[in-house]
This record gives sequence, structure tokens and C-alpha cells, in this order.
Amino acid sequence: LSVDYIIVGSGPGGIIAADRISQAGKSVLLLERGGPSTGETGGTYQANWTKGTNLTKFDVPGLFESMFTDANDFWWCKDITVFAGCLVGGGTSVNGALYWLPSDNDFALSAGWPSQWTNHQQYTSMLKARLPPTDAPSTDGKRYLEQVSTVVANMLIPQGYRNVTINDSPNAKDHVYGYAAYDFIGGQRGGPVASYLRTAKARKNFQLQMYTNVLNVVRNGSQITGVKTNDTSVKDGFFPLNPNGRVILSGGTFGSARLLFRSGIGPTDMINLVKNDPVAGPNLPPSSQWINLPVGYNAYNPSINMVFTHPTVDSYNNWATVFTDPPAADAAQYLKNRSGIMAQASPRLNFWSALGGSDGTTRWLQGTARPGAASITTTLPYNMRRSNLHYNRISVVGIKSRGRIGINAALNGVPLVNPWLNDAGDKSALIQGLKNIISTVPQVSGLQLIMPDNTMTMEQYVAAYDPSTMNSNHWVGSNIIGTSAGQAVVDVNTKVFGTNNLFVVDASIIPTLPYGNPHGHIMSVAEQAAAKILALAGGP
Ligand code: 6FA
Ligand code: ABL
Repeated sequence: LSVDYIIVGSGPGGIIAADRISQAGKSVLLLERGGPSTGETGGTYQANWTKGTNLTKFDVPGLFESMFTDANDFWWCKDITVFAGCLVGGGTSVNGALYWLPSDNDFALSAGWPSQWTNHQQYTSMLKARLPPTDAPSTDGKRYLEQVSTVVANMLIPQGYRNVTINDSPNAKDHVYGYAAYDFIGGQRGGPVASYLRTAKARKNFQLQMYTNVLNVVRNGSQITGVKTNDTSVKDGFFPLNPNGRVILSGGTFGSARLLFRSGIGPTDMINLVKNDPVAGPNLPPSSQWINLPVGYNAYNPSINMVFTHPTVDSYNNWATVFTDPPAADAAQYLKNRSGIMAQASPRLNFWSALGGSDGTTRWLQGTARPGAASITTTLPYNMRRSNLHYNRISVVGIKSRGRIGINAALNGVPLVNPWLNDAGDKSALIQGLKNIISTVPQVSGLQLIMPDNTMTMEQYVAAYDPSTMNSNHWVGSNIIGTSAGQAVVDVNTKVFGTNNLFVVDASIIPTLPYGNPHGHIMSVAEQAAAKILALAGGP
């Protein structure tokens, strides 16, 4: 049974593309390698305290931190060496759900976007209409566990920061702070799964097939005829396209890059790894049909943690027992009407400021403050420990550092060249930004910085920071969009250079990290990409 569009991967990119394209009347098959996530998708993985409801671990926002401490963490892609969600919803079913409407700068020419993409507002508006952000996710409209917000605001105000509702003015990203905003709906995980996927599923011309791992696209030169999968119920695992049909890769920054390598598209060193693999090698097109594109280059995203203590902060036992044994009153309150602490993920306050750089380039710093220091480990000695911890996670964007991602000989997705701080200006800007933040610690009574502690300078802290923990999970750029094949992987219509009918719609096409946690930006990108793909002549 052939279709107009095969979309590979049900992350935010794939779901939005699938919904908009099926809305336009095209037949769409969405193939997802993982299984269900939230209760409405058929997921069943639950905390004991939610048994008897259809609330899974993925539904309950307050269970977010337990994603990192659960022995049964089946949701992570096991063949990618950094965190990536392999289940319905992709990253948006397991992430912190911090949700920022993109700013104009996130789509600027200076951020690497082609001019055809800079007028994003109509697409961002479509996204906002389908999936409005909230900074008060508890259904009673109250905010819980906010001591950390007060403490951090008191630290930032003397530095000239002002309080804003962040998504009301997406362009204001200098010296602002505000409540964390999410795409939770009704006190539960919402995101693209509880919005766009719902409407897609209601259409007869849409089908989602789970547990189907796409291995490669099948192509004859530049023409894609379908995809090869692990599905043994169809001949050769092959899903064909209609004449003029199209394939859209939405497997994420690592997943889509690997699919391209396995389809003979990308740098020769990567395709040769595929060629040497006894299973994947024979599915490659002949080397005369390989398409050399800079797949995997341009990836990046650093972040760094600091830990503070303050006597007023309730660290919520570092979120250690939320899955197994949460405070009974909080569990009961949540089950009653989706309100209280369990209706929100861990972040409480977010802040941004512009940073200079020794080279005259402006970078921006984003901070996320939350109570508790779950899953923070450091090899550095503390000279003080207390129970009421909170942490700030600092990411820098607008930076020059770039790395490379790809695959290893086992065809696992891996960072090849760490993208962290390989530009001196980025590094000095980050150090300056961290110093700025802590400059007012002495002005907040009772506030103490314990990581780094007072035995080391910020320079020493950054130099000693374990690079393997500097990853913000905000991978973008492996299939960068652009106007020429030498510099980019996909063209202004998100079509892979050198192909007639292969597209990429996910984080990987984004040329520069947006100001904030990226999935809001990715969804606006997907809205725009779907419109451009539908408008492009020659399709089904
Ligand atoms: N972004 C935010 O905006 N806010 C956050 O709070 C936030 N937190 C996190 C976080 O806490 C973690 C631990 C991680 C890993 C990421 C976070 N992010 C956050 C980033 C955000 O989730 C990602 O940037 C975003 O989900 C990327 O969206 P994409 O559409 O580019 O890709 P996904 O990885 O989400 O989805 C890919 C899907 O394709 C998966 O479902 C995967 O199973 C599927 N897939 C991949 N290869 C496939 C194949 N060969 N065949 C079939 N399916 C495939
Ligand atoms: C994000 O955007 C990041 O990608 C996540 O890393 C971050 O969550 C969430 N948002 C929420 O701010 C952190 C957890 O809070 C940590 O406990 C965990 O160790 C870390 O992700 C893992 O990278």
C-alpha cells in the first residue's frame, strides 16, 4: 500500500509535518521506531501511585527528573550515545517541556536562515494557536515550590534584570527573567502529541505505525521510491511511495543524519562506515550515486551547572522519590485535579542576558533555576554541603563553537568533535556571564554558591568542567538549511540537495541554536517547512 508522504520519526518535527500534510488531504504514513509514551498513545509505564489511572510517567510533569534516575529507561535511544527520546513524541515525551515562542532573531539571516525563512511570525502564530504556552501549569492556577524563584530574582534584580512574562515578548532576551513556561495542557504533558498528533490521528488519510525502524531510504539516483524498515510483515521491509511521493526525515539531529548516511548521503568517511557494516552495507546505492553533503557538521550546544544553597529553598528531596514515593499530599492533590507540585516539571525561573565577547560578537546566556540538584554530579570537592540546594543551568547561544556528529563503526549516533567551547571568545563570554550572575550573591542574605565553591575561580571551574556533562541536549545543525550544497544539506524548501523528493524536518536543519530551549523553535520551523513542502511543485 503506497502513500503520498512517508514521514520518519514522531518527534515534534515529524508530528507537525504529518498533521499539516494530512490536513491538506495527502495520504501520510508516520513511522516511529519506538513505542507509545503518554496514556493516550497507549503507554502503560506508570508509577505505583498513579495505578488505576491512565497517567504514565510521561504524562505527569512532576516525574520529569525521574527520567534520569530510572533503571528501566527504555525511552532513550540505545544506539545514540547522548540523550534522545525513542518513543512517540520523541524528545517532547521525555523532556522538561520548557517552551519558548521563537524570537525574530531566532530566524534572522545572521542566525544562518535563508531570507525565505525570516518572516516566521505567521507560522509561530499558527503554533501558538494550536499549542499555547503556560507559565502556571497547575490547574488551580497557583504556583508551587517557588522559593528558588524569589532567591534567584533577588540575585538578578541588582544586576538590572526585569521581570517579564517571557512568551509575551519573545524578542526581549536581555536582562529579563520570568516564570518557566511549558507546553503542558491541563496539568499533564501536552506538546505536539496532545495537539497535532490528535488531529492527525482523526484523519482517515493518516496512519501512525510504531515499532518500525527505518533503516534507509531506497533510491534510484536522486529519486526516492520508498523506505526500507525492520518490519518483517512487508516484503523486504519496504514501504513504497506513490508516484511523485515524498519522504520526510524527522528522526532528530542524530537519527536523521544516520538515515542519510545509510542512504548514501553525507561525507564519504561516514558512508564508508555504513559500507563496512555487513547488514547496512549491501543496502547502500552504488558509490557512483553517493551524494556528498556536509551532514553532521555544524552541531553544537554547551551548558554548565552551578549549585547554590539557600535556607528558604525546599529542594523537594532532590526529586529523588517522585516516582517511587512522593509526598502523599502532593500525589493526592495531583490525582484529584492535576494541581500542585506534580503538575510542573522541575524548572521554576528562566533568565536571559546578552554577553559581549572579546572578539566583538554578542552571545546570549540563558539560565534555568530549579529547586533540588537531582542528577548533578561533580568530581570537584565541595567545602560545604547542605540539603537545600538549587541549581542554575546556564546555556550560551549565539556562539561560534561548532562540532561534528556522526556514527561510529557500530553505526551508533555519536558526537565526533565535541562542540562545546572550542572558540576562545565563546569561552571568555561564558566565564564572564557566570561571573556576572554570581556577582550579587553577597547581596542575598543566606545565599551561598557551592559549585563552584570558594576554593576555585570561575576560570578554573570552567576549565575543570567534565566535557561529557556540558551537553545541553539541544542538538541542532547536522542537516543545516541553506542555499548551496557545499555549505548546506537541505535547500530552502528543506529538500536534500541532489535529491528530487527527500526532505528533512526536525532540529537538524536549524543553523543556529535559538535563544531558549529549542522545541518551540523546532515546532515553528516544522509549521513553516510543512507549508513550503506543500507549496513546492512536483509533489503528490
Ligand atoms: N527542549 C525544550 O525546548 N525544552 C526542554 O525542556 C527540553 N528538555 C530536554 C530534555 O530534558 C532532554 C533530556 C532532552 C534529550 C531534550 C530536551 N529538549 C528540550 C530538546 C528537545 O526535546 C529536542 O530538541 C526535540 O525533541 C528535537 O525534536 P526533533 O523533532 O528534532 O527530534 P526528536 O529526537 O524529538 O524525535 C525524533 C523521533 O524520530 C523519535 O521519536 C525517534 O524515535 C524517531 N526516529 C529516529 N530515527 C528513526 C528511524 N530510523 N525510524 C523510525 N523512527 C525514528
Ligand atoms: C532542557 O532543555 C535540557 O535539555 C534538559 O537537560 C533539562 O533537564 C531540561 N530542559 C529542564 O531544564 C536537565 C535535568 O534537570 C537534569 O536533572 C538532568 O541531569 C539533565 O537535564 C540531563 O541533561
